[in-house]
Amino acid sequence: SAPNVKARCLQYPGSEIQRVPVPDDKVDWKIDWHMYSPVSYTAPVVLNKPVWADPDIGSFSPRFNSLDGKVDRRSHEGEYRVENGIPINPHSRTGLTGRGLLGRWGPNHAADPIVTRWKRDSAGLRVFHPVSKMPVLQFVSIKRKDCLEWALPGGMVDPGELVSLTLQREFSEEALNSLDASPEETERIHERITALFGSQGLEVYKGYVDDPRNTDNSWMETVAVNFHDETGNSVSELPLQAGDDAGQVQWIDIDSALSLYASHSHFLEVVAKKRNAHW
Ligand code: RP5
Ligand code: MG
Ligand code: MG
Repeated sequence: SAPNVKARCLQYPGSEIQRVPVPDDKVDWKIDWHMYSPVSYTAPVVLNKPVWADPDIGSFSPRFNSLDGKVDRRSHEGEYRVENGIPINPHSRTGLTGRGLLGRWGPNHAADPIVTRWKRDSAGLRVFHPVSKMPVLQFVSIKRKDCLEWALPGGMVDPGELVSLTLQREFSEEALNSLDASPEETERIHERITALFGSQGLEVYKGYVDDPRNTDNSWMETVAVNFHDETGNSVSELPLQAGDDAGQVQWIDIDSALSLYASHSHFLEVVAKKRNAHW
């Protein structure tokens, strides 16, 4: 399939803005396209200078391709081009310049926790898929409030934050609603969650994400890590409750037919294959 499908969605999320259509054969920057004239858009929330966003280029001089103070402006995919002081999307044209909804020029770093367990029947036995004859995995999925798509409960890495902490924090906020919990509940959530996230996770992806918010100058990157509950008695017992930017949360069977946000289905494919599960 053609690269960067979601990052070329015509309607820019949360706006009335239409991207300039980029045909499959013009995605690659290496293909000459003299007439290419993308629309420029940076969302008002970003221009309002929230703490998570960069100022506009010109009023500050970020150090691209390096660790810029606490802000990591390096890409997981190596050096990206900077033209006239503006970073260029390493994967493709998107039909839109500026930052759109993204705060950072260049890479915007996220982390995606993939919490899994085996699907079991009422007797506690693993369930095998009737066609593939492989055991079925389930993962904790959230329904994003912004686009109503099912997704991993991921989120942005705060400046200076360790990815291992982002994974745990975002899972707690979006799938366990830790932000609205009482101090006692917070303590209980923290106890159970540190055991799971303290275990060695399986890193299944690190790099560029095909996110609908991407632009020619700002894009999402992530580290996706799988934390698996083999026996079904650690995470499986956590009381799921949607919070923050999640409207719903539930265990969902992993299957190739799932349609998920951004490139999340690709991460699940890697998990399913590594764990010899149904895909
Ligand atoms: C996706 O956006 C990442 O894979 C991650 O799931 C998510 C992070 O953005 P927010 O959830 O903070 O909006 O590209
Ligand atoms: Mg979040
Ligand atoms: Mg999120």
